[in-house]
Amino acid sequence: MPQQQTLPDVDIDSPYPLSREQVERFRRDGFIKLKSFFSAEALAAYDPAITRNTLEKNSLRDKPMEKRSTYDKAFIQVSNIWETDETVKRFAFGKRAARAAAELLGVESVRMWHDQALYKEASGGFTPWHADQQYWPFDSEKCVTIWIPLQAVPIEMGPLSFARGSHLKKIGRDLVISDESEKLIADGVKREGLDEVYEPFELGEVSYHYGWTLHRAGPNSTPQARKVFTVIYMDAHMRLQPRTPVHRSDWERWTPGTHVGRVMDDPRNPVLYP
Ligand SMILES: O=C(O)CCC(=O)C(=O)O
Repeated sequence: MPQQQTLPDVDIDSPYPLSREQVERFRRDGFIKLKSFFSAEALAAYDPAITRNTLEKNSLRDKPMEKRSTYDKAFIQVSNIWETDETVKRFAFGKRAARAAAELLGVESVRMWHDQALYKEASGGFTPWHADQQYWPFDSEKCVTIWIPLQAVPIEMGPLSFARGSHLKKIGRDLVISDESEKLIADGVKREGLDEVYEPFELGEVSYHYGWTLHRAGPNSTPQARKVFTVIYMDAHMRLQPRTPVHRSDWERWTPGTHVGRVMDDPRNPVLYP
């Protein structure tokens, strides 16, 4: 018999009030940072389950930092923890974050694309500039990631940074996360005169960014891991439109039962709001 987990008794469902100005700013800038989104108690209650799963499923455990690629130095990446852990599922399915995603995107309802823990270890490297949506077989731009640090993230721990307005420019959209994307996208961001917003995150602060927003993170020079959990939401009406081999592998992985051109209503893509 699987062990019954007692779910934390903390609020992760009540609405976070978003003003019209914040929604407009998100759509203009391609990202938004929201302070006091989660309470310290809520983060502390869910951190142990997320961290346990991330460390247990860490495929880089036995690889020393100096032998890793730039990608693998950036973070331990563990996806769809919600499918195997009830406590993490409760957090990933929280209504506050899903509702804000729907409001920012301007859609009635959102589905899960997938969740992802991104732990930048002590002395972990930088995350190269990239846009996420190049990997995803979507027929629209209505998708957004919430980036939830489980502790405060000072600059020296590698907070997420964004190129303001970059979702509206076609810079480096075909570049996979690599040293090349870091260099070429940095050049493109400079050439277009876009602001890089590189700021710490307070405890409880989160960010949302569109699939096409360019983002990166600095290295973690602190002795503690930078613990982050993310959920990627898509418009509940999103249809499958694979155009590249990478799209096809994401199709198999994240929405295996969906046929091309159809709404992605696979059991892996439950509606999270309303
Ligand atoms: O956490 C990081 O360093 C990168 C995060 C990221 O690329 C994302 O959430 O899309």
